[in-house]
Amino acid sequence: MASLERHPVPDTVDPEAWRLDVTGAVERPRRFARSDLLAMATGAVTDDFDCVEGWTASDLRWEGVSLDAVLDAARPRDGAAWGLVHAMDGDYACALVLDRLRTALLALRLDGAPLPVEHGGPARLVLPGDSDCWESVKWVTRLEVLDREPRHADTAQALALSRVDG
Ligand SMILES: Nc1nc2c(c(=O)[nH]1)N[C@H]1C(S)=C(S)[C@@H](COP(=O)(O)O)O[C@H]1N2
Ligand SMILES: [Mo]
Repeated sequence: MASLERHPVPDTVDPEAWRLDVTGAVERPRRFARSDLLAMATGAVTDDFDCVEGWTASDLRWEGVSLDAVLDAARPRDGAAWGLVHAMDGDYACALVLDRLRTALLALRLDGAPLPVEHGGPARLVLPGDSDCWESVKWVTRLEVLDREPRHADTAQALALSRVDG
């Protein structure tokens, strides 16, 4: 964990007040507290994390709740095939096909401890296998289910890369 780079934490992040909202094309919009999620089916994954900037953090152990369970609880409508994962740092949002999002973990813990806010706590998206570093959304706060690809709202790559030199 110490080898993950530290990016500045946005001051909008308040772990105490944190909730996860599931909105959009769902039968049952949901709002979860951290404790609600911890009580759901848990998942874990150990993986390296590679950033396009050229650094790697090895052997990170993420624990949390599977997005599959979170989505099932909200019951996406027929034909809803996309998810837009919103973060707490302004307009940062990443679009993912719902089937891929279902394979992801919403990480609440890292290496045996609550996920530090420096690394996206209270909750961060962790995708299995090949993925782009900007898809690992830190400070996840809302999961918007959509029936079409949200092209212009997907700001993750552009914002992440604009912060590289900052
Ligand atoms: N909300 C949010 N998530 C984000 C980013 C960001 O700027 N905001 N940067 C992404 C990029 S490019 C990388 S490499 C990792 C960095 O994670 P770290 O700060 O834990 O090292 O977070 C990703 N997730
Ligand atoms: Mo990155």
